[in-house]
Amino acid sequence: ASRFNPLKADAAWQKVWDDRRTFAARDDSPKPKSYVLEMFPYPSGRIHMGHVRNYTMGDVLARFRRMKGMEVLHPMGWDAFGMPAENAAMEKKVHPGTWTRANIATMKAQLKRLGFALDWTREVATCEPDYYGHEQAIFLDFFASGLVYRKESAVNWDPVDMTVLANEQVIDGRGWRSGALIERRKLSQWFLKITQFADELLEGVRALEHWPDKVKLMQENWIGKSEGLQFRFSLSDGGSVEVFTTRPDTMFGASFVAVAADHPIAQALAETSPEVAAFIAQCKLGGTTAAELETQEKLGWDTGITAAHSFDSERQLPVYIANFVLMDYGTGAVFGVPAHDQRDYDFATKYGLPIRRVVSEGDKTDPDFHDDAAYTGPGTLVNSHFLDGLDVPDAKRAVIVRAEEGGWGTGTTVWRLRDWGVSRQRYWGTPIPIIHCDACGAVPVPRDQLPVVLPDDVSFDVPGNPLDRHPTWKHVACPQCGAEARRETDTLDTFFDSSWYFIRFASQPSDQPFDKAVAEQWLPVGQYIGGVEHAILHLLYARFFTRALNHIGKLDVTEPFAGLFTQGMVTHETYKTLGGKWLSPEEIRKDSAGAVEIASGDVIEVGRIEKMSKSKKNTVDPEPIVDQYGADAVRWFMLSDSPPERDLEWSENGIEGAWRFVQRLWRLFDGLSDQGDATGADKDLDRRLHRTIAGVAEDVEALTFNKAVAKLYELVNALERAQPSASRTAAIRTLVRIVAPMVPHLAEEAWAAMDNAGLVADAPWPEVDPALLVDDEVTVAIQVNGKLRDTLLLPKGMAREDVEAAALASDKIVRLLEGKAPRKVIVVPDRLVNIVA
Ligand code: ANZ
Ligand code: ZN
Repeated sequence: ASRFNPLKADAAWQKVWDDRRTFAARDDSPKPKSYVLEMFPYPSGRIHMGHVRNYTMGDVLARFRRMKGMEVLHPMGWDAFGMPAENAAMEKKVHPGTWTRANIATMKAQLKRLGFALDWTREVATCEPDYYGHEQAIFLDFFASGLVYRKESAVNWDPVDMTVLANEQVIDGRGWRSGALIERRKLSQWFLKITQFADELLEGVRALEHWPDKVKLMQENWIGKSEGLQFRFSLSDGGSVEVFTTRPDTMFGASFVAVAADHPIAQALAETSPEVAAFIAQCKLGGTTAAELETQEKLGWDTGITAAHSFDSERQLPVYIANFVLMDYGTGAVFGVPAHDQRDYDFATKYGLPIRRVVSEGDKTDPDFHDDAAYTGPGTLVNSHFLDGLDVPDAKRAVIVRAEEGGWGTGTTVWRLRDWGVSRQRYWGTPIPIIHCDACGAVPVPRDQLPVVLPDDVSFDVPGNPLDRHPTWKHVACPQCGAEARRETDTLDTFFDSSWYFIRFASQPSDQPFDKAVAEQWLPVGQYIGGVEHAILHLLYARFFTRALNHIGKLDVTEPFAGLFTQGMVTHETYKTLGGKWLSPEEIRKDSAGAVEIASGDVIEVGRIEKMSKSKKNTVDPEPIVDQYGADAVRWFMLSDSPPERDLEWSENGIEGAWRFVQRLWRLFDGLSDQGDATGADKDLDRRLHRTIAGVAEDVEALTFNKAVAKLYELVNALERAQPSASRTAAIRTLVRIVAPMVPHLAEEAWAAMDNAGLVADAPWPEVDPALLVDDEVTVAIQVNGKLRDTLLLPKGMAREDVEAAALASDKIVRLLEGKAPRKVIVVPDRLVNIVA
């Protein structure tokens, strides 16, 4: 028997698929359409195991749906703008474009090497003008429709390098290159009005049936709809301050009022007091990420002003300026209830403010609060006058009613979602197609001058944005008045690029971003697959984009991704020397003494199984593995061990097991030719085969690939054990098609060897005979007057009447009864029939 040789087969079939454009999707196909998409990769250099797992899953579904008779769109492209290319430019002195395009070439070859059924005719790279030029047109459409605006907003400013830094370039509050303390600076930047769609985005995500609940919840929380009360406190200086709260029920527990550093009250004080000005400056140190704001030490400045409590004007609350209050949420001012809010608790503890319980926790009702964390759970209102005895929701309503009746407050809704700041002060991104003129303001670049192409001759030897210091690029005439004007030198956030690539895949005319009718034939994406790290921003921006395009009449689709799946990580053991240095899997060997560093012979520590990452050196490069075992074994392993939403541990044993299975499959297919024309039916095998066809189809649609794999193992075991028969021959011939989506190279090879016409990739998925799906049969004893006379093999759970009829029809029983009707028939389902003659 021969062995399956992936080195030859893989390349040969990949060439056939390429030459015949087997996987090119046809817009005009009469077949039902299916759009299967995996999140497109950032061209960082090489494909990693996470990509292999992600793309294998999508590939199996895409190939399966083609076999089921659908016209499948399964495209691939490159999310090609972004910081790492600029870092490479600085470190390796290579142009970002050169670096990116070289990476794309490498990674494309690697993807091809895995035999993915991709429509390469629709490939896009977001860094090419034929992509980003259309993106600029969309930006201008949004601009014309009032969905884009400019406003002052904070950026991370590095005072030594004199440049704006991206959030990921701020490490522990310091610039990554200069090490200088980062300041928050205001800069005029471009924003998209995503908040205009907050309600729709919330309702929309709730209605998505084929999205994981956890992702839906993450989106809901990000959009963050809060119902609460907005009201005014009168201040001791004669003024007033408006606050927003979601916990009006806790009013009687208030012990201070706090305003943001940018709040007008704080700003006014700073004008006359240098100390306040210095405090405000201190509040602005540190980066702008949410995580940083959350974990920063709480800082407060007592203004000396007091606020009169709304229900009790005798009680005066001190007014602080505090760094944990944000100017752009609610009203930029809050009242603090230390017993029932953790930030307020931390603040009150630090500044010695009273902590008063107003919501009971179990039987704790005492106003003196002594616990070491705030209590935020449910309970009954206590120490709260007219609210005492109400539960939290009722108390909230009661306060809102009083406030509205008394005319000092209103029930309101606020959203956590902020408008999307899309300006980046970087080179390697889509230029924002705007020209600034002193006379005319921000003027759109005329459509016939798109794309605004990035200049190539730029330098990265000094920090900052090369577009800004380019000698000529930004100097242009105003399109409106012809005066000297300047191009916008900010580029778009790369999330902008990935917010519509799936539309461009569906339709890519040269004269517009997409053709509405063609795109709508494919959209929404039926199944989107990617990492959970994109559960919030990318998916939210893409959803917003789709709605914005819908809003301006460019697309009749509201939700871009009907089905979403987030796959688990690929993990691997970690290795560390006793000195604490990480070692890669190639640097170690395992023997009876344990794990040993090859170079030194020293025993090392085998660490935890963790997500593959460069920092822990526990990555395994897929390419040499594919070279050694072939694409099919790698694909099989990616599908087999774990449920797809869970982590998959990469192991040598695992890939070897997959390789052995691939060879077993090959022996079954290859052995068929020695078998001649085996005859005879094998009922058990027939049933197994049909159950497997149906089961694997269900599992692939449900993306539970590991279950499909388990079913295929069982069938292959049974086929190996079975005696030659016509059933066995037929089952093996059918098996080629069942495994084709998973191990496509082997399947093509076997399909051709069996003298089938065409490609197995184009073959129909095998039909299921429903009669053969009936659950196991049972042996039923047939007695006549209590004596065993016959046994019948009947489907399990067969109805009484049918069992009785089958018993009376048995040859032996017919003979015994000699034509006389039985006096009585007793049926014990699935077990026995007693005929009283
Ligand atoms: C009093 C209170 C008592 C609050 C209590 C919470 C718990 P969500 O639900 O996330 O929307 N807040 C309001 N505006 C703020 C701002 N600009 N910066 C920082 N914090 C602000 O959060 C709403 C709550 O966050 C509000 O309810 C307010 O504190 C605070 F036991 O008011 B609360
Ligand atoms: Zn002008």
